[in-house]
Amino acid sequence: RICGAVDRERTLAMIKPDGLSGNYTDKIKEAILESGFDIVQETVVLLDAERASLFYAEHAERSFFDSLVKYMTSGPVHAMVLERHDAITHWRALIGPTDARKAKASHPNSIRAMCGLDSEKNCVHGSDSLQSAAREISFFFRDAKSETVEHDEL
Ligand code: RTP
Ligand code: MG
Repeated sequence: RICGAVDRERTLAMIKPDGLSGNYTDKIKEAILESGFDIVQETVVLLDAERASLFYAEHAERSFFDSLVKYMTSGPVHAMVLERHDAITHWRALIGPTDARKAKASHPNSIRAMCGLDSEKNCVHGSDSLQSAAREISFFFRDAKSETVEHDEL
């Protein structure tokens, strides 16, 4: 790569319980590596209700929150720190829309089209901003650098 180490960004990817129980881990990791991400850290953990609620705290007032927490605690999740140029945007594009039915209809090559079911059980998560990436990476990886590599002004 001409750019070398500059201009790389980190995002938090997570395979949700339905992704693990459906045995999609290998296919998802294949898609990740084929799309030019490096997997720089990973861990498989079972969240309890308190941890899942904390992770999705921004949705605490939503009608789907209790159901979301139940879903996210129904089995282990596989969290990964992904790194590449524009990692946050590229990972959100690769997973596809929140509703897996919409993903199947309009983004057939997305990960949610491959392994998701509906607007809740959508098999993967991706950070939606630099701030949430930093927060979510430190949520799973205590000793991780919470900031991304700074861009060099060219
Ligand atoms: P995520 O945070 O998991 O990457 O998903 P997202 O940004 O695409 O969607 P978001 O609005 O942040 O919602 C978080 C998760 O809550 C569940 N959800 N259920 N029943 C529903 O209408 C509903 N809406 C969202 C999904 O699991 C979604 O990924
Ligand atoms: Mg979200």
